Amino acid sequence: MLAFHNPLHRGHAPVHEFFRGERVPCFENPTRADYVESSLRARGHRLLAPDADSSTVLGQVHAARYLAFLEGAWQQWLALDTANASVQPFPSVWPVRTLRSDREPDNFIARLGLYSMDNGTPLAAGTWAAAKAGADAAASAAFRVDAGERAVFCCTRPPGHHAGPDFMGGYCFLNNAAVAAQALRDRGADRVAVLDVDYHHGNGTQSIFYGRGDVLFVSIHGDPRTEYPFYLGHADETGEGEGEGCNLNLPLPAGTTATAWFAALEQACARIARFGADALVVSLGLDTFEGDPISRFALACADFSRLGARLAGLKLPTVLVLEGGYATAELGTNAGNVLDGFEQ
Ligand code: Q9C
Ligand code: ZN
Repeated sequence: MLAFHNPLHRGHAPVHEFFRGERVPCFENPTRADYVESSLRARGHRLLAPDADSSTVLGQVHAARYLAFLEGAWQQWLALDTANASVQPFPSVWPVRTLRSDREPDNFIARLGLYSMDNGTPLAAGTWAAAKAGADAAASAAFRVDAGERAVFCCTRPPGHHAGPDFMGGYCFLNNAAVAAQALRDRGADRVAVLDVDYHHGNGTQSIFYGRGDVLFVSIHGDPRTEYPFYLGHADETGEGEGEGCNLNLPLPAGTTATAWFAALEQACARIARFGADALVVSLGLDTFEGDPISRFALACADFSRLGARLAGLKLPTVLVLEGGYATAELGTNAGNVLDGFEQ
């Protein structure tokens, strides 16, 4: 399968995050992409550098002031103190209910809170360049699919599906799947379906398209009553306005194994078929794997081949976008199994 990689992903390399109150090494690190890329190369898949500029599409799925903040954030952080080059900024205050989010505070950390949903998404020197190149890879994949390619894989990090219209979160900054879906719409697909199979609910993608009837969002994920992102992803979220009925959440309890997971996948595929999509974007999180260190589903390596085959069975032009998945060695195996299962 044709794939686009992200030549700048290594510039996004924050050192630590918070996990159960402790500072721990980042789960979302450059070695993830190394494992996936080397597995794909070993299996004979082609990996190209992005050949499209996503700037216009980014402006359709993210707020202008959020994009401007993200692009300049590291420079603003350094401007406070040159010693900040080796310090990770974390937000510490957020505009929750009753507080105003219409004004950008002058304080950098307060601005960071305005544009963040959690304190688990550290910025690094090369974050903007890496995230932008990833969005370029997603747009490149969408354009190739529009040009007639059966399926294209966007092999990128940082991931994207938690990033909403104007915020980062869950290791995500720019919503690559939303970029791919919007790029397909711009190139003439009347209806696009986004299927999110990451362990975590794709709150960002859902929010970006929640009021739209031209993009269906379907997600299978850990029940938000116990799993991140907690505040979105329930079954009663069905879309609003023109998007009413165009959002389907299929939350499953922690511990779910292959039988129940694939039953949910059948429901998801039935909804996508009924929607009459012209193209499909898959938010391909691999953290449903039984060995994933931060997730609690129990898919085995072979299940990812089955997933790929089922996705191919939808018979739609397809962009697959890498999202989460944190078990390094098997990450390459599982990504390769999805692609090979798709093409078998
Ligand atoms: N600090 C994706 O899979 N934090 N994001 C978990 C560890 C949030 C996962 C606790 C997990 C976000 C793209
Ligand atoms: Zn995830």
